[in-house]
Amino acid sequence: MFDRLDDTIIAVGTPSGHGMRGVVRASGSAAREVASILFAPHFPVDWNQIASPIRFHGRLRFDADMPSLPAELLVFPSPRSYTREDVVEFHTVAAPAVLSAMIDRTIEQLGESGRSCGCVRRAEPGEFTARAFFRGAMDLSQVEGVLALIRARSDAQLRAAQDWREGRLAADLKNIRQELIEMRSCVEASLDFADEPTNFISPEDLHRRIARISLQMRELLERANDSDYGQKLPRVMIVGPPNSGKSTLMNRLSGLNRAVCSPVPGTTRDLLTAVALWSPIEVELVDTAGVEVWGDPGEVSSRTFLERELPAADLICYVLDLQYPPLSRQVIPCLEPHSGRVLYVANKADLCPTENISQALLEFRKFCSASVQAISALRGDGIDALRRAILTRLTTHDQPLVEHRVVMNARHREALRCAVLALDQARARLANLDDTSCEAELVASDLRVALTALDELFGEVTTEDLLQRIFADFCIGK
Ligand SMILES: Nc1nc2c(ncn2[C@@H]2O[C@H](COP(=O)(O)OP(=O)(O)OP(=O)(O)O)[C@@H](O)[C@H]2O)c(=O)[nH]1
Ligand SMILES: [Mg+2]
Repeated sequence: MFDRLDDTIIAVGTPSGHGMRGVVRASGSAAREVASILFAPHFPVDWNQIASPIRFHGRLRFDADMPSLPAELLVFPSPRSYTREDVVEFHTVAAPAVLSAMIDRTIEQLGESGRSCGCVRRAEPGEFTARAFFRGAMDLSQVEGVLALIRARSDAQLRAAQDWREGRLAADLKNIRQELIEMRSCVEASLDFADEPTNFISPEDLHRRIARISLQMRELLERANDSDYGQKLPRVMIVGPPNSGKSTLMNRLSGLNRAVCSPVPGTTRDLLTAVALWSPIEVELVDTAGVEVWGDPGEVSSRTFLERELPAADLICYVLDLQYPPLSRQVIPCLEPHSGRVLYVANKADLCPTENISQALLEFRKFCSASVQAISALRGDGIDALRRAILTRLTTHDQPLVEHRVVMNARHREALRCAVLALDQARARLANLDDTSCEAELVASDLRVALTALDELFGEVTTEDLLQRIFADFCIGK
């Protein structure tokens, strides 16, 4: 895809399946031709005269065997588009058959067999964003921001990806890069004019400036969140005695009928997961096998297993059974080291008179010094409040990402580390020197290494392999 930039590319820009709105997008020099083939506006339009972004209402042009559906067409003339090329976007009903027929019809008329160069072909994954990169609309770290945006699964990830896409990392490093360029020029000048009495920059001055920017880079590295942060969904483990209603609760919270529930204790034998699509974050719920609270020797293995799994939980939802008071006797000792991450619920409230519930909750608070919420997983009582409580506990953990607002992936870190190492080397050379020109050649080379590392970060210097790796993770249509 990197060597066929003259082609016009076309793809469906919305997820596959039926829905309210489907988008087909084309980018390249033949985009206006694509518009004229697929779209009949309500009023005549001279496609070549469009000079600024504009929206048209009309109908899709199809052969007699396809219905003529209403559609909107958005035209973004070069360079005022995502890719900086001419871009056209058709918005119509999200019927997969219609969207793919639009693409087939275009390729039939403007595809490779029809013309020798500048043909229209299907876009490869990430190719629209690749065009934006090659046409200078974004740097490589912003490209990765687009990818992070597509993959974001929580508000915090979305905000971080947005900062990234808008080039926040680039902004933080822009001044550093500029200063490196200036310093390199001074050092190279002292090299070129070594015989002159002029001292372009003193070793102390250079040492001080390098130390300052190296410190700034280190701080940035420390401040940055990993881009993998939050890719893993927060994990809520549902734990408790056998038959207390853990599987029923997991089904209720996820809205899925994933776990088998039955009155026979010991129904769940393994870990079972389901993703709850909540807002502002998605959560991974994990149903577990019941642990025998009164120490049945046969259940030792399930406790050992649980002890091993509990540290991986972001939150433990411990389900007590209101039918068997006192509730405090249902708590297992291996919860103790995780007490800060436990949320207690007392289930089967529908089976107990209100005064018994109050009594049981009071007793629990007294003996366990922890609060507990009464719920009925079967009937749904108290479930909204429980969902809110879970989200509150989890989103408090999510906070640091919002505060730091700098996100890096492994490639960014590697580039920055490489730059910092090169600067440290330069500083070591400069220590105890009277004249910059003595070591100028080597210092200039260190500064060049640091600069190349930063340029690689933004894609000023790239290899085909690196680009293939980044764009391979994209979906088609983006
Ligand atoms: N009345 C009532 N019954 C419930 C409630 N929650 C669960 N049950 C019932 O209790 C029984 C056990 O429920 P499960 O969800 O299978 O319990 P579990 O904790 O997953 O059980 P194990 O997997 O065996 O440890 C089933 O018959 C459920 O219908 C509830 O809130 N009220
Ligand atoms: Mg179960």
